[in-house]
Amino acid sequence: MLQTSSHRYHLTRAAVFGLVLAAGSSLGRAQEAVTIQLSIKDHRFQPAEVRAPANQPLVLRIKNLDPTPEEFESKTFRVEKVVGGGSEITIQIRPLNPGRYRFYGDYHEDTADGALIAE
Ligand SMILES: [Cu+2]
Repeated sequence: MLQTSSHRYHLTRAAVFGLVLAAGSSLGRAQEAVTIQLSIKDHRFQPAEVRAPANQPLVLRIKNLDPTPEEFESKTFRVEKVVGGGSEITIQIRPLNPGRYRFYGDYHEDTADGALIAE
């Protein structure tokens, strides 16, 4: 009898703890930005396709390994920003709906083509 009630207590406590964890992690997911790293080499994005969580703010860090400048551009993110040769830029992106978002390098659009997949 004593053992049964003690066991029930543990189950209840575990359930409450589980709820707190679930609430805490969904709150964190809604607020914390996820950083995504990209680089540019030989006028191409590496990787050319990146996956990111949807409905969450994102930070894109783009490192240009080429000696020449590139302009990171995306109509869907509404971003247009020059990355100097050998330098790095950071771009904040609002939470995105699930989908595929194209980006490209405006100075070398024939090769610098990429996409972000929010899922
Ligand atoms: Cu442009």
